[in-house]
Amino acid sequence: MSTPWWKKAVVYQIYPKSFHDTTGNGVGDIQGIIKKLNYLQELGVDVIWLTPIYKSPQNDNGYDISDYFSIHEEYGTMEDFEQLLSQAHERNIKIIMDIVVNHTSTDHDWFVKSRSSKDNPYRDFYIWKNGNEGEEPTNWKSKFGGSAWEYDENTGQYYLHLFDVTQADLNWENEQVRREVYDMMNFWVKKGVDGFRLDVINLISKDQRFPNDDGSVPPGDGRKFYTDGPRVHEFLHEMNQEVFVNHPEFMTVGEMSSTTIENCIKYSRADRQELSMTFNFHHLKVDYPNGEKWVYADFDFLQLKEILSTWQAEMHKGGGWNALFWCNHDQPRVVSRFGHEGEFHNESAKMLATTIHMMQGTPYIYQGEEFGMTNPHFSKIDDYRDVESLNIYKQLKEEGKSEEEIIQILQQKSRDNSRTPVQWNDSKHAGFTKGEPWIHVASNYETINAEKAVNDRNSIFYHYQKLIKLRKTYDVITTGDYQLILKDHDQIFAYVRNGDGERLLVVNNFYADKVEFELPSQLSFSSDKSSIILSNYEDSPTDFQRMTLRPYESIVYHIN
Ligand code: TEU
Repeated sequence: MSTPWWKKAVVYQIYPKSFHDTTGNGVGDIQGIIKKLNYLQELGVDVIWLTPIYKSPQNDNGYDISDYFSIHEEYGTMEDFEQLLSQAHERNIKIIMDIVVNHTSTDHDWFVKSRSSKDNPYRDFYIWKNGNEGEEPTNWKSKFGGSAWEYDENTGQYYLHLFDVTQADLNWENEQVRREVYDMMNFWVKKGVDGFRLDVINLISKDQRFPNDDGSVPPGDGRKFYTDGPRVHEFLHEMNQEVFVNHPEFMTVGEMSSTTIENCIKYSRADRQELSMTFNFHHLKVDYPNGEKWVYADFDFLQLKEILSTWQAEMHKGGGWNALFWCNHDQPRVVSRFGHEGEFHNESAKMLATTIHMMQGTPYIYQGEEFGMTNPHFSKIDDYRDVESLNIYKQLKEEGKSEEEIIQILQQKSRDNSRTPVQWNDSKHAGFTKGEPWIHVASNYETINAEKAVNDRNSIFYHYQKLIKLRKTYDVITTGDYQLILKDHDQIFAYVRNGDGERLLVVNNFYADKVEFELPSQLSFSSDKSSIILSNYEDSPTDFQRMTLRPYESIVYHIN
């Protein structure tokens, strides 16, 4: 069976609000994306993932949709979107849309009708429950803090919202809901989009007994008791048959909150006809001590290696397909989180990119990652915009934490870290807008920006460009197996990819200290028949057996 195109593709994620503003209202827009298509074509990406651009009150920056069939006015018009789609296709770049169908905005017409009365035909589009002796129906907590239930005076019942109170969960048990969702999806398929990213799609099936959270799952592992629910695979297969199956080139990626490898194999194994691939987040919880996100903490390097390696090996064995990523609009900037913002900014950003781009899966580059954008280190709560961050600020305040301690936590963990405007050049507001940006630009834009990167052949940008080309050159990156080596080394992340008669050895120094090490003796190859195909220093070592790696040094060897 031929390899699906998306197994060799690299995806670029655009958060439109922060990408590029052409109207001067301080918010990014679709025309701004069109103006940067040549830049993305130069980088070499194959797909653009657009986070939601639909009509929305923007309480969660578009993940609260009030109309799936129209474009949020600040971003532009449907004609702008159609222009973007055709201009991207002219450059052989595909577009995947972000589909949010676990919940809608409470401004959505369906919810307005549903909440109007208990016997409205749309009542059962959402999840309404009676209270439990004056309390919420269950002890479930919203991901954004507080109860996951909101009392509605008008009808005397509670509705479920796993996220913000303005994001009401749809009732997927209701066949009419599923019908409406599939019709909406087919509307966008007919418009010519090339795929979907499906937001928290493993939450759509709830255990209809609505059990209380018995605390058996550590808090940081999400509200695991309502992820990967009883009918989730049934619903995804039905979605596949109603929408995707008629378009074999269509690519789908599911965002799987607090999931398992077993489920991700089921979600993405081709013969099950559910999705193409899955995002999981376990590797991005290695700085959550005891699973707690809202704590200032360093990351656990050995745990990071172990989790990434386990997912590589198990998904390969099970026939699943990973979406590979370090950052997105919900995560801090990777060079701030796992790399180095100072002297080794360039080397560490390149090392981190190599670490995941040489793995099996489809890599995702988050806007600005390709030239090393960092966290902004906002020092005042007034600089933050994210609903999750603002809610947690209130919660931590109520728990008695000092302003200084809370700001330190937000500087490390807030989703706003990745939502500051893309730094295009060293002009005012980094060339993002001629107006006042909706959120401050990071203060280092004069030294870290796209224009500077494109004009520097040694920049992080060109390292990403090389990685994207390597994926198309060496089939072993796509099809080979994965073997972690030096498993217990507390500084080196090294692995071998082996397949199609080719072997790649990837060695990464994850820290600023120089490190000497021996390769495992069983890893036999001859130096004179091996070569370096990528590195982040000008002159990488060719003594293959006894190696010394410089700070954040990263090398890919083609070994024979
Ligand atoms: O995110 C799912 C989710 O659980 C996020 O809260 C994320 O994992 C967490 O913030 C990391 O700490 C998706 C979207 O990516 C996110 O932007 C939305 O806020 C959320 O769903 C609700 O739609």
